[in-house]
Amino acid sequence: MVVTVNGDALTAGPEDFIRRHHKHHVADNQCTSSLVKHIKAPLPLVWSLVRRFDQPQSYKPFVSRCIMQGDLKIGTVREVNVKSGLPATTSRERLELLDDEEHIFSMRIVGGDHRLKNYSSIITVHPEIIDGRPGTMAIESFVVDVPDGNTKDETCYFVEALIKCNLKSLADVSERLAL
Ligand code: A9S
Repeated sequence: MVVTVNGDALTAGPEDFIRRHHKHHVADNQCTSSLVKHIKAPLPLVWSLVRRFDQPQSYKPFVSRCIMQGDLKIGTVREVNVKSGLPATTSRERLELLDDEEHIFSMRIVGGDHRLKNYSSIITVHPEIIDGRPGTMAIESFVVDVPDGNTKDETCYFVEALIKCNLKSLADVSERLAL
């Protein structure tokens, strides 16, 4: 996106989008971070995967199944079953925001047998040109309680590793569909 101020063309970088769309209230006992992924697929395709709150398994590698009653409206809760070998089996998650104009998706974890308390995340997607073709920049940010017995760094490292896997898989699935 090119913004001009006094005739100077300014392009908005990830940090501008993070500042604008990825605001989280972070308490002392919480940690927060954001990750960026450049995807070689058009935005509508990437967004069509991100926005399906009822089908996280369409790109999330750790999800085995998702059960959801109702439709894609704010407040809808999904029951996510995760694959074996992870430090959890289920996660209950609430749709917080789904903006098909600004391409903003937000969810909050409200339960489950895992240790991520008060976890909420925001994903935004932004059009960009990659190798001269329509691409998408995906930004995902989160905030979560630091569990007792863990440090902020450990918690951030753990969650960032999971989100990196999710974003890598979102890119792989999108780029395969874009072929
Ligand atoms: O699914 C997401 O968008 C993000 C995360 C961090 C999900 C993590 C997870 O599903 C596991 C992968 C099972 C790891 C939950 C809720 C808890 C974990 O410990």
